[in-house]
Amino acid sequence: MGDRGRIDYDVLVIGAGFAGLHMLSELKKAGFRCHAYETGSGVGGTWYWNRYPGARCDIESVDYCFLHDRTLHRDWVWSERFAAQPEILRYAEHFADRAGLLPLITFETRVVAADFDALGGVWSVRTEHGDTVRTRFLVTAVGCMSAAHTPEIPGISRFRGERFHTGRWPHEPVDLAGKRVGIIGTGSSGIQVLPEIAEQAAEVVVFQRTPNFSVPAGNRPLTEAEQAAEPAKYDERVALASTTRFGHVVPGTGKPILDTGHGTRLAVLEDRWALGGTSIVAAFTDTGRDLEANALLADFVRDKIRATVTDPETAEQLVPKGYPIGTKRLCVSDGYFATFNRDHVRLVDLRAEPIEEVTADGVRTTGETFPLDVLVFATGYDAFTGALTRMNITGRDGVSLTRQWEKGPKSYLGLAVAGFPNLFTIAGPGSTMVLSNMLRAIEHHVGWIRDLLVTLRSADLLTAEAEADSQEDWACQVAAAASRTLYHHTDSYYSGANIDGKARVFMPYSGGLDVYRRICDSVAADGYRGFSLS
Ligand code: N01
Repeated sequence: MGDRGRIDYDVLVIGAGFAGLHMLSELKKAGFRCHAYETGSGVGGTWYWNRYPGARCDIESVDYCFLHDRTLHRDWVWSERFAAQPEILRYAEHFADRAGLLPLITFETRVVAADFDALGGVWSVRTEHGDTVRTRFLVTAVGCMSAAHTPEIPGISRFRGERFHTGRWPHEPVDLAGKRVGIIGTGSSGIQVLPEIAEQAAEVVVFQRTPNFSVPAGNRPLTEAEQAAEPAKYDERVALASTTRFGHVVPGTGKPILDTGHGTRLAVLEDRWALGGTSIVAAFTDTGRDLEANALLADFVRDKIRATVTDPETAEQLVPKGYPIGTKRLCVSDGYFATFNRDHVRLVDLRAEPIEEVTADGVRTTGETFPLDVLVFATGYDAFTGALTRMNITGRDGVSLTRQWEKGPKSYLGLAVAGFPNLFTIAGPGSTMVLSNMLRAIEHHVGWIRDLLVTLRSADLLTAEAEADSQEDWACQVAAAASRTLYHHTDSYYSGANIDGKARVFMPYSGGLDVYRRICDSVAADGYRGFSLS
């Protein structure tokens, strides 16, 4: 029988961010032999890697935390309305510690290949250190935004200064005092990091390709009264997790903006602007699905940018045009636009003067050369699929996942892939992913996968595989849900448009976490309809 008969684990988890930690914890409680591999030297995933100055969540702390455990919720007290990276990382560490997970995780170990052995019905998983383990089930918890993307700009390797990607920020403090810093990219990361870098650096040049909509966070410390009131809100939050589109409540007027008079409309939007956070996009019911309605909201935000940035030319370059607000991830940052009023901060519009090359000493555009000591790449991720397709996963008959997804990823419910038995993908493409509160989505996916594994074990079954027809049907549902939104009006990482050569397919399920949960529940209640179990 040799190696074929060896099975090291019932379930191997890849990744020790929130998804991997919660999965591991549930598997441990359910009595499975389980283990996790993690590339980093600690837990936390996104919040382990994104240590750039200003990194902070854009969902309120009291919503961006686990709810499956009342005691955990009661005992953890958040300090700010929107928690900063170090506090969220501490929360992840606290979670891992409390659940006794550290002995179950091998750190600094990247998985470099996973092959399904159809004869044994077992996954063979190889690490960067050359070890191979065999596991009955494999669960990926590798994150939607973990495969950092640095564009191939000519000359990039010649740069003699320091180079950082926001998603791979060093653990040691980076001293930017007196330095000339270039930031490439103006998505959520670029927009968050700029005000902080501008505080330290002597000069900052922001290289912007697409202007982005950004709203103030309105961050502040939570009051003692707010902190004390939180445990009593637990039951309500749990209820909202399954009955709302995002997994938490984003209160709105319940009215269409198009049916709202100018004065009231303005008053509501001003109120939301002052409140801060993304609630402005939920203020009215039609701004996410009707272009005319969306334009009213977008114009409000454009006017705010013009009113904030004192140089009219810079302001106009910063104003997003040509795509609806909310169809790229809405950015949240206190002080982003105002930072351009500082004398040592300059905007370069790459649409007018594209980058020609990175030189040894800076960046040369078609218009000018910018001497720089530090280059910050806030250029995003090969989102949703990159971490999976970079891992060399092969399923039944040696079919490669990367090859299978060449024309765009297809999955069943975002949780499983036909041809890849016993592989489960937490927050995989086709799930609600970043279009909902990630922690709510993770709790749902983990619970659902755990229940399926327990069901298999109870029935003495060894294999679950998504059926190709169910997968096709789900891909149609993902596309149909997107077609009812405004997302398809915009090129973004949601559809793979940020990576050269990547298939253009809208990847997240945009029908809402509440609807998604009901679908997954009905699949389970129906004996895991769409899976073949054996
Ligand atoms: O990445 P992005 P991100 N030359 O892909 C530009 C989450 N997150 O790291 O738009 C010049 O959004 C690119 O330009 P364009 C959140 O889900 C959350 O900022 O493609 N520029 C864009 O401006 C977020 O959505 C928080 O034209 C180039 C930028 O780089 C997601 O992570 C904080 C370029 C990339 O923006 C990703 O955000 C941070 C090139 N060759 C992240 N290539 C919170 O607030 C790319 N760009 C919780």
